[in-house]
Amino acid sequence: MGVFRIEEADRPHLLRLLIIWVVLSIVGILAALQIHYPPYDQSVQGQDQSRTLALLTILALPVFIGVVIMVLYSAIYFRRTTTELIDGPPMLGNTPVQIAWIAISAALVLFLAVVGIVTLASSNVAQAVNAPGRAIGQSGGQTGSGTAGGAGPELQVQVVAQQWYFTYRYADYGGVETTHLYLPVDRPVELHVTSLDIIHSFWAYQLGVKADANPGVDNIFHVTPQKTGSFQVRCAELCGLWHGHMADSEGQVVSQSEFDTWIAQQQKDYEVISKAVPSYAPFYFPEPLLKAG
Ligand SMILES: [Cu+2]
Repeated sequence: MGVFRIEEADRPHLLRLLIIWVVLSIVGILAALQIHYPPYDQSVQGQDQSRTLALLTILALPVFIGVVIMVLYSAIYFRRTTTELIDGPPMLGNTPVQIAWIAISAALVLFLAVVGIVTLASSNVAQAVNAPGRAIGQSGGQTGSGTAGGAGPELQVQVVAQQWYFTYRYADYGGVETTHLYLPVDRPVELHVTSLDIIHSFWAYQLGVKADANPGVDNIFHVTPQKTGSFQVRCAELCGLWHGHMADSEGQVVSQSEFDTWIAQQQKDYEVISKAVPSYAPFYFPEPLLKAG
Protein backbone atom coordinates (compact mmCIF):
# COMPACT_ATOMS: atom_id res chain seq x y z
CA MET A 1 0.00 0.00 0.00
CA GLY A 2 2.66 2.43 -1.08
CA VAL A 3 0.26 5.28 -1.83
CA PHE A 4 -1.12 5.47 1.72
CA ARG A 5 2.17 5.17 3.50
CA ILE A 6 4.55 8.05 4.04
CA GLU A 7 8.04 6.93 3.13
CA GLU A 8 10.39 6.60 6.09
CA ALA A 9 12.84 9.04 4.51
CA ASP A 10 10.12 11.71 4.08
CA ARG A 11 9.06 11.80 7.72
CA PRO A 12 11.67 14.29 9.02
CA HIS A 13 10.81 16.61 6.12
CA LEU A 14 7.12 16.33 6.84
CA LEU A 15 7.57 16.98 10.55
CA ARG A 16 9.83 19.97 9.88
CA LEU A 17 7.36 21.44 7.35
CA LEU A 18 4.50 20.94 9.76
CA ILE A 19 6.31 22.73 12.61
CA ILE A 20 7.35 25.63 10.34
CA TRP A 21 3.79 25.90 8.98
CA VAL A 22 2.12 25.88 12.41
CA VAL A 23 4.55 28.42 13.89
CA LEU A 24 4.40 30.79 10.90
CA SER A 25 0.61 30.48 10.69
CA ILE A 26 0.18 31.39 14.37
CA VAL A 27 2.60 34.33 14.03
CA GLY A 28 0.85 35.43 10.81
CA ILE A 29 -2.63 35.26 12.33
CA LEU A 30 -1.50 37.16 15.45
CA ALA A 31 0.00 39.83 13.18
CA ALA A 32 -3.13 39.93 10.99
CA LEU A 33 -5.27 40.52 14.08
CA GLN A 34 -3.27 43.70 14.84
CA ILE A 35 -4.15 45.28 11.49
CA HIS A 36 -6.99 47.79 11.33
CA TYR A 37 -8.76 46.93 8.14
CA PRO A 38 -10.39 49.66 6.06
CA PRO A 39 -12.95 51.18 6.04
CA TYR A 40 -12.62 51.02 9.88
CA ASP A 41 -15.49 51.55 12.26
CA GLN A 42 -17.19 54.90 11.73
CA SER A 43 -20.36 53.12 10.69
CA VAL A 44 -21.91 49.77 11.57
CA GLN A 45 -21.66 48.69 7.94
CA GLY A 46 -18.03 49.82 7.66
CA GLN A 47 -17.19 47.78 10.74
CA ASP A 48 -18.85 44.73 9.16
CA GLN A 49 -16.70 45.19 6.06
CA SER A 50 -13.54 45.48 8.17
CA ARG A 51 -14.46 42.30 10.02
CA THR A 52 -15.06 40.48 6.74
CA LEU A 53 -11.63 41.55 5.48
CA ALA A 54 -10.05 40.37 8.73
CA LEU A 55 -11.85 37.01 8.47
CA LEU A 56 -10.75 36.48 4.85
CA THR A 57 -7.16 37.40 5.71
CA ILE A 58 -7.07 35.02 8.68
CA LEU A 59 -8.49 32.14 6.63
CA ALA A 60 -6.21 32.78 3.66
CA LEU A 61 -2.98 33.17 5.66
CA PRO A 62 -2.38 29.49 6.58
CA VAL A 63 -3.11 28.47 2.97
CA PHE A 64 -0.76 31.12 1.60
CA ILE A 65 1.98 30.28 4.13
CA GLY A 66 1.59 26.56 3.38
CA VAL A 67 2.11 27.10 -0.36
CA VAL A 68 5.07 29.46 0.08
CA ILE A 69 6.98 27.28 2.57
CA MET A 70 6.39 24.21 0.38
CA VAL A 71 7.93 26.03 -2.60
CA LEU A 72 10.86 27.42 -0.60
CA TYR A 73 11.48 24.15 1.23
CA SER A 74 11.51 22.18 -2.02
CA ALA A 75 13.87 24.68 -3.62
CA ILE A 76 16.28 24.29 -0.71
CA TYR A 77 16.12 20.58 0.16
CA PHE A 78 15.01 18.84 -3.03
CA ARG A 79 17.08 20.74 -5.54
CA ARG A 80 19.10 18.95 -8.21
CA THR A 81 22.58 18.17 -6.88
CA THR A 82 24.32 17.05 -10.05
CA THR A 83 24.77 18.76 -13.37
CA GLU A 84 23.30 15.67 -15.00
CA LEU A 85 19.67 15.96 -16.12
CA ILE A 86 17.72 13.01 -14.73
CA ASP A 87 14.02 12.46 -14.05
CA GLY A 88 12.90 12.16 -10.45
CA PRO A 89 10.97 9.11 -9.24
CA PRO A 90 7.52 8.88 -10.94
CA MET A 91 4.59 10.15 -8.85
CA LEU A 92 1.21 8.56 -9.43
CA GLY A 93 -0.81 10.66 -7.02
CA ASN A 94 -1.16 10.65 -3.25
CA THR A 95 -4.62 9.82 -1.97
CA PRO A 96 -4.37 11.31 1.57
CA VAL A 97 -2.97 14.57 0.19
CA GLN A 98 -5.66 14.76 -2.48
CA ILE A 99 -8.45 14.05 0.02
CA ALA A 100 -7.00 16.64 2.43
CA TRP A 101 -6.71 19.47 -0.08
CA ILE A 102 -10.18 18.91 -1.52
CA ALA A 103 -11.76 18.63 1.95
CA ILE A 104 -9.98 21.71 3.32
CA SER A 105 -10.77 23.83 0.22
CA ALA A 106 -14.40 22.71 0.27
CA ALA A 107 -14.73 23.47 3.98
CA LEU A 108 -13.25 26.96 3.55
CA VAL A 109 -15.38 27.81 0.51
CA LEU A 110 -18.60 26.45 2.04
CA PHE A 111 -17.95 28.30 5.30
CA LEU A 112 -17.46 31.58 3.40
CA ALA A 113 -20.58 30.88 1.33
CA VAL A 114 -22.61 30.58 4.52
CA VAL A 115 -21.09 33.82 5.86
CA GLY A 116 -21.96 35.54 2.55
CA ILE A 117 -25.54 34.24 2.50
CA VAL A 118 -26.13 35.33 6.10
CA THR A 119 -24.77 38.81 5.29
CA LEU A 120 -26.92 39.10 2.17
CA ALA A 121 -29.99 38.02 4.12
CA SER A 122 -29.44 40.79 6.67
CA SER A 123 -31.26 44.08 6.37
CA ASN A 124 -28.31 46.07 5.04
CA VAL A 125 -28.72 45.04 1.43
CA ALA A 126 -28.72 47.83 -1.13
CA GLN A 127 -31.50 48.17 -3.68
CA ALA A 128 -31.96 50.19 -6.85
CA VAL A 129 -35.36 51.53 -7.75
CA ASN A 130 -36.30 53.22 -10.98
CA ALA A 131 -40.00 52.49 -11.17
CA PRO A 132 -41.71 55.81 -11.88
CA GLY A 133 -44.04 57.16 -9.27
CA ARG A 134 -42.54 55.43 -6.28
CA ALA A 135 -42.85 57.52 -3.15
CA ILE A 136 -39.62 57.83 -1.22
CA GLY A 137 -39.48 56.18 2.20
CA GLN A 138 -42.31 55.89 4.64
CA SER A 139 -41.81 59.09 6.55
CA GLY A 140 -40.50 61.29 3.76
CA GLY A 141 -42.48 61.96 0.64
CA GLN A 142 -42.30 64.89 -1.71
CA THR A 143 -42.61 67.59 0.90
CA GLY A 144 -41.71 65.85 4.15
CA SER A 145 -43.27 66.41 7.52
CA GLY A 146 -40.11 67.17 9.51
CA THR A 147 -39.51 64.57 12.19
CA ALA A 148 -36.97 66.79 13.91
CA GLY A 149 -35.13 65.42 16.94
CA GLY A 150 -34.99 62.01 18.58
CA ALA A 151 -33.85 58.72 17.11
CA GLY A 152 -36.86 58.07 14.95
CA PRO A 153 -37.12 55.86 11.89
CA GLU A 154 -34.43 55.89 9.21
CA LEU A 155 -33.36 59.36 8.20
CA GLN A 156 -33.87 59.85 4.47
CA VAL A 157 -30.94 61.54 2.76
CA GLN A 158 -30.82 61.94 -0.99
CA VAL A 159 -27.39 62.20 -2.56
CA VAL A 160 -27.58 64.09 -5.84
CA ALA A 161 -24.50 63.79 -8.03
CA GLN A 162 -23.88 66.18 -10.87
CA GLN A 163 -20.93 67.53 -12.81
CA TRP A 164 -18.96 68.20 -10.63
CA TYR A 165 -20.19 68.13 -7.08
CA PHE A 166 -22.58 66.38 -4.74
CA THR A 167 -25.55 67.97 -3.09
CA TYR A 168 -27.78 66.45 -0.43
CA ARG A 169 -31.51 66.68 0.05
CA TYR A 170 -33.22 65.88 3.32
CA ALA A 171 -36.68 64.50 2.55
CA ASP A 172 -37.77 64.70 6.18
CA TYR A 173 -36.95 68.40 6.26
CA GLY A 174 -38.95 69.74 3.34
CA GLY A 175 -36.49 68.35 0.80
CA VAL A 176 -33.98 71.08 1.64
CA GLU A 177 -30.90 70.83 -0.59
CA THR A 178 -27.48 71.58 0.87
CA THR A 179 -23.87 71.29 -0.24
CA HIS A 180 -22.79 69.53 2.96
CA LEU A 181 -23.54 66.07 4.24
CA TYR A 182 -24.30 65.95 7.96
CA LEU A 183 -25.52 62.76 9.59
CA PRO A 184 -26.60 62.22 13.19
CA VAL A 185 -24.69 59.57 15.10
CA ASP A 186 -26.32 56.23 16.01
CA ARG A 187 -29.31 56.81 13.77
CA PRO A 188 -29.96 54.56 10.76
CA VAL A 189 -29.80 56.49 7.51
CA GLU A 190 -31.35 55.53 4.20
CA LEU A 191 -29.22 57.01 1.44
CA HIS A 192 -30.93 57.56 -1.89
CA VAL A 193 -28.18 58.00 -4.45
CA THR A 194 -29.03 59.48 -7.82
CA SER A 195 -27.58 61.74 -10.51
CA LEU A 196 -28.73 64.75 -12.48
CA ASP A 197 -26.61 64.19 -15.57
CA ILE A 198 -24.25 61.28 -16.14
CA ILE A 199 -22.99 58.30 -14.14
CA HIS A 200 -21.11 59.18 -10.96
CA SER A 201 -20.29 57.11 -7.92
CA PHE A 202 -20.85 58.31 -4.38
CA TRP A 203 -18.05 57.08 -2.18
CA ALA A 204 -18.12 57.86 1.55
CA TYR A 205 -15.01 55.89 2.37
CA GLN A 206 -15.02 55.78 6.18
CA LEU A 207 -18.74 54.92 6.23
CA GLY A 208 -18.16 51.96 3.93
CA VAL A 209 -20.58 53.22 1.30
CA LYS A 210 -19.85 53.22 -2.42
CA ALA A 211 -22.92 53.61 -4.57
CA ASP A 212 -23.50 54.17 -8.27
CA ALA A 213 -25.22 57.46 -8.98
CA ASN A 214 -27.24 57.03 -12.16
CA PRO A 215 -29.71 59.49 -13.65
CA GLY A 216 -33.27 58.21 -13.35
CA VAL A 217 -32.34 55.63 -10.69
CA ASP A 218 -32.90 55.71 -6.95
CA ASN A 219 -30.06 53.64 -5.54
CA ILE A 220 -30.77 52.85 -1.89
CA PHE A 221 -28.10 52.18 0.73
CA HIS A 222 -28.42 51.81 4.47
CA VAL A 223 -25.81 53.15 6.83
CA THR A 224 -25.69 53.71 10.57
CA PRO A 225 -22.87 56.05 11.65
CA GLN A 226 -21.60 55.07 15.09
CA LYS A 227 -18.73 57.52 15.65
CA THR A 228 -18.75 61.29 15.37
CA GLY A 229 -16.18 63.01 13.18
CA SER A 230 -15.53 63.79 9.55
CA PHE A 231 -15.42 61.37 6.63
CA GLN A 232 -14.26 61.70 3.05
CA VAL A 233 -16.70 62.00 0.20
CA ARG A 234 -15.51 61.56 -3.34
CA CYS A 235 -16.73 60.53 -6.77
CA ALA A 236 -15.41 57.10 -7.74
CA GLU A 237 -16.41 57.15 -11.40
CA LEU A 238 -14.51 59.14 -14.02
CA CYS A 239 -17.17 61.69 -14.90
CA GLY A 240 -15.55 64.31 -17.07
CA LEU A 241 -13.03 67.11 -17.00
CA TRP A 242 -13.45 68.15 -13.36
CA HIS A 243 -13.97 64.67 -11.92
CA GLY A 244 -11.02 65.40 -9.59
CA HIS A 245 -12.99 68.26 -8.09
CA MET A 246 -15.44 65.73 -6.70
CA ALA A 247 -12.71 64.32 -4.44
CA ASP A 248 -12.24 67.12 -1.95
CA SER A 249 -15.40 67.19 0.07
CA GLU A 250 -16.04 66.04 3.58
CA GLY A 251 -19.05 64.82 5.48
CA GLN A 252 -19.68 65.06 9.22
CA VAL A 253 -21.17 62.69 11.74
CA VAL A 254 -22.50 64.79 14.61
CA SER A 255 -24.73 64.37 17.65
CA GLN A 256 -28.50 64.48 17.14
CA SER A 257 -28.75 67.93 18.81
CA GLU A 258 -25.96 69.36 16.62
CA PHE A 259 -27.71 67.89 13.62
CA ASP A 260 -31.02 69.49 14.58
CA THR A 261 -29.33 72.90 14.92
CA TRP A 262 -27.50 72.46 11.62
CA ILE A 263 -30.53 71.33 9.61
CA ALA A 264 -32.64 74.20 11.00
CA GLN A 265 -29.90 76.59 9.85
CA GLN A 266 -29.83 74.97 6.39
CA GLN A 267 -33.59 75.32 6.02
CA LYS A 268 -33.20 79.01 6.85
CA ASP A 269 -30.15 79.60 4.63
CA TYR A 270 -31.57 77.81 1.60
CA GLU A 271 -35.14 78.98 1.94
CA VAL A 272 -34.98 81.18 -1.15
CA ILE A 273 -32.99 78.67 -3.22
CA SER A 274 -35.34 75.84 -2.22
CA LYS A 275 -38.12 77.56 -4.13
CA ALA A 276 -35.98 77.65 -7.27
CA VAL A 277 -34.76 74.01 -7.31
CA PRO A 278 -37.01 71.27 -8.71
CA SER A 279 -39.35 69.78 -6.12
CA TYR A 280 -38.14 66.72 -4.29
CA ALA A 281 -38.46 63.49 -6.28
CA PRO A 282 -37.03 59.96 -5.87
CA PHE A 283 -34.85 60.62 -8.94
CA TYR A 284 -34.39 63.08 -11.72
CA PHE A 285 -33.70 62.95 -15.43
CA PRO A 286 -31.16 65.01 -17.36
CA GLU A 287 -32.50 67.69 -19.64
CA PRO A 288 -32.28 65.78 -22.99
CA LEU A 289 -34.17 62.83 -21.50
CA LEU A 290 -36.82 65.11 -20.10
CA LYS A 291 -37.27 66.67 -23.54
CA ALA A 292 -37.46 63.22 -25.13
CA GLY A 293 -40.21 62.33 -22.64
CU1 LIG B 1 -18.50 62.39 -10.60
